[in-house]
Amino acid sequence: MNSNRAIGLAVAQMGPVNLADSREAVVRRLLEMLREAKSRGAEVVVFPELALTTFFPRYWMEDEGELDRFFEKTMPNPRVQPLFDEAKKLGLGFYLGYAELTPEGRRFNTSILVDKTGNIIGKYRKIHLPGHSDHKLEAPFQHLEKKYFEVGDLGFRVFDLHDTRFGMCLCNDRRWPETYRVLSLQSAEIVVLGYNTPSVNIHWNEPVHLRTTTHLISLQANAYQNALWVAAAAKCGSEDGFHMIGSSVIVAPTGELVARALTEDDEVIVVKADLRIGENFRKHVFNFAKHRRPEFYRLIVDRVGAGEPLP
Ligand code: ING
Repeated sequence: MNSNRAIGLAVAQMGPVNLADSREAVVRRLLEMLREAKSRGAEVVVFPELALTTFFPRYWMEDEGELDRFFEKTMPNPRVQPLFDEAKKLGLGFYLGYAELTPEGRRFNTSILVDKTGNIIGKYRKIHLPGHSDHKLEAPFQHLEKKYFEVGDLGFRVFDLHDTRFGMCLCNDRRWPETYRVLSLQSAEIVVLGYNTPSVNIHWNEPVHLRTTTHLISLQANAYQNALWVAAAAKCGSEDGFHMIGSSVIVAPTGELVARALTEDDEVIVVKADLRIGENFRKHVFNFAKHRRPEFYRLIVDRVGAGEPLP
């Protein structure tokens, strides 16, 4: 366990990545933020979901070759190797979201956790895939995660990084309480995640401000209810004219916002996260072993959709 119980935690928010932006140009931006995070006391840096490319699920593509250009066939690979090398040189761990194409041809929305020696110590594949798989001709843009990715097959897992227990998830996962509960039942202390959240809802006329409101509520409530530090990194701003929300944040186990990005550009926020804060909540109000009654929670696992009241 981390003795002094404090860890330098950074979120590296990214501004837009446009279709024309090369991996090399994107990696240069990530390197810049790694260096800034290090200079401000970070030990672990959280990058966004699908950090290396534009949010391509907004586009309808039928040609596999066209789709492949957004995926990484290996990780690391020559184009992202500079990121691993620089992190190792700086002694930083990091979380990175990217589109994974496996040797068997399977596609996942994936994130990895890399330790300060440049080793991948954990991988996660997105479980809650939002959006649709059909071509919505009348929509201003698509949200084709259900078409381009398989449901993740690795579960929600906790990894030991710098003697601290890290859980990972991705974007829409942050809206589901089950995500955090499964991680906190594995004694996670920090949950890290990246997101790409369009400002406009293509399904109904949702007020734009609610995208940020619901994003923050989801993180703050679940941080508190699971005694977790939560660090969330946006890729945001207008990508080829399609806007996504910013508001990257670091949330304490109290549920309080400790740091928040102010721009919709590349921006680093850093917090010295005191892990002892979570300990008090796990010992008392959210002492799972003492207070939880799983025998009354069966519906959460046994049912998928809402159904009839219990007899
Ligand atoms: N994006 C959005 C997210 O969960 C969304 C999709 C937004 C779903 C708002 C429901 C409500 O933040 C991704 N990539 O999951």
